[in-house]
Amino acid sequence: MEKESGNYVSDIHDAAYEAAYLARRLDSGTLVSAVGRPAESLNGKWNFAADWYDSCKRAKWFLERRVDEAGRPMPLDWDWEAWEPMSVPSSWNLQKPELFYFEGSGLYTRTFRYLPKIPGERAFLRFEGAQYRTSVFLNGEHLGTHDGGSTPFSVEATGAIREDNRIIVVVEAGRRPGRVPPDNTDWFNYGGLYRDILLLRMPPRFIKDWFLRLVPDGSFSKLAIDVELSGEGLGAAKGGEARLRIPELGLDESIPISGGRGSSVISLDVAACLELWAPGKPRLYGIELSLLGPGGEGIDALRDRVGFREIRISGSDILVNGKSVFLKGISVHEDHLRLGKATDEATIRAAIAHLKELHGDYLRLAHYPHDGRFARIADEEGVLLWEEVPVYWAVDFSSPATYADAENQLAELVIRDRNRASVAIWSVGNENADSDARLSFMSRLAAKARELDGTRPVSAACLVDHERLAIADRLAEALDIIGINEYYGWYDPDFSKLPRILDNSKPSKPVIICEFGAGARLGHRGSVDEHFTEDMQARLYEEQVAVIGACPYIKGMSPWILYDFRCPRRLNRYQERYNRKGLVDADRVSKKKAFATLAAFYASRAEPAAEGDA
Ligand code: GCB
Repeated sequence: MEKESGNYVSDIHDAAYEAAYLARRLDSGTLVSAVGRPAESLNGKWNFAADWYDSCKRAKWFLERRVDEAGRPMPLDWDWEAWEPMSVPSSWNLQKPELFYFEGSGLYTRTFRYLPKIPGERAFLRFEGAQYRTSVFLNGEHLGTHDGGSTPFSVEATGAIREDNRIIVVVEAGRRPGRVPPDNTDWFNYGGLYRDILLLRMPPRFIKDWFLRLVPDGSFSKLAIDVELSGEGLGAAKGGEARLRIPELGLDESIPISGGRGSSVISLDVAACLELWAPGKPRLYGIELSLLGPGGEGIDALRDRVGFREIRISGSDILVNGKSVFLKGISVHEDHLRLGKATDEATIRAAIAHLKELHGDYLRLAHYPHDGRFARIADEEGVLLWEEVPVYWAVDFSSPATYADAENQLAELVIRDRNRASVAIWSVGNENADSDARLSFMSRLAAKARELDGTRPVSAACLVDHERLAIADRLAEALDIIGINEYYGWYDPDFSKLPRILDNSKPSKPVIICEFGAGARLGHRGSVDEHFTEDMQARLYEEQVAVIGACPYIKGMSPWILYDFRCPRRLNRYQERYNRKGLVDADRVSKKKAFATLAAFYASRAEPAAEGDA
């Protein structure tokens, strides 16, 4: 706002202060891949204050003005070093009791030293996830602002970084109707810098992103790779090329670069004998990707381990490496008693171990992108994943800004994980009412997912038409797999509707039951008709798997849910602010009766091991 009068003070009178920060966006276009490169961690103890009134951004505290224009010391409202330490990464809600329900702006700050190590070095800061709007300031400069609580973002710090640095990060965790997800969800709104923060040192020209995959044409003999570079003089560099090496396949392939991008389709020598990645058989190959200068000199290089597999849809079949599968899954939230939305490797591995105990091979990572380590570990463990963006319930489907936010989150997720063989399905949302605005919003998202990655099916968790008793969501047209959430036997006690719905429906595509379930308080036992008993939950699982297992077009399921999770809208005496539909208590240890019911069903659906299989 313009200064209008002599008594105008921008620090307190500028109600539109946010606009300047939103003008510098961090999004999928600024995202830089950190894969396979050394990175320095900025995790650790930061100083933190709950900035209830967003004063850092309103009054520009990040400028660190300690004296006024006349050089006189100013009375300051901020005091970085005096503020309490806060662990990064963490969900602030679980760090201090008074922050448990805090949904405002949290101000984090720390100092760090930096000395460039290579000529022309470019410095980037990469955030793996912060909930929800994050503004990054370095040495008094606003570097950018990111929206979206579960996807990575990065920013170039080259111009602003010095030997001694002060970084300030303001994370605002508000639930708002125009956001993705909107204000009303069925999970806890954890806030803060809850995933890793990295400092990346890049050469002047480097590989910003790459996408390597098996071409899904049924031949299992072609790889495709795209690379995108960052830096000046990209296409002009005569003779510049990227190289892909996969030593175990004897592959050393040149990827010509033009205009900062390069693409190749590589036909594999049949003698190279590619071993496919498959659930339960997680074959990964070491790859080396490098960028060479005009004289063939190495400019940039990274390494990773990648699996090659194919997922295709044929009629109502999901084909993994050409074989029709039934995905034996369970849904899981990123919610932990002690860690909140933050996680660690042991927690991820423990969830996968529970899946394996269930004789399952597939996890639905609900309802937002989980930590990037999940897909990497699933790659190693041989487990398939459904990954989803939080287009959840009543998103503001008619708002262009909300669409832009959703599309950006989808792009950041796909770019982060499209090299991961474990990731099988992109989901563009969950349980949204079938309106025209929603149909156009989510169809566009589905198209965007395909534009970014033409190798994976796109789905969404839809609702059945409970008046016509049929699978009839108009969005199905835009999807490759129809996801269905249904709670017959729970929210609707008339279980007989489920077989009727399945009989009434003739989908031309595979269907996955993304959710069914029943609440059960651990240890609460009683009759099979009594809500919140383990006994009712187990009975419901028996009934559900009998019907689902007999339906020819259902090709997978991920019941709701592996673990109980915090949920402030669940307030009865059995729930006590937890959603209790877990097969395992929120302690992630104690199993309920229905765990064994599902395990028995999945064991009965186990594929006989093929001859020669390990
Ligand atoms: C649903 C939602 C999920 C909820 C679940 C429930 O359909 O997709 O987020 O937590 O039902 O427990 O009601």
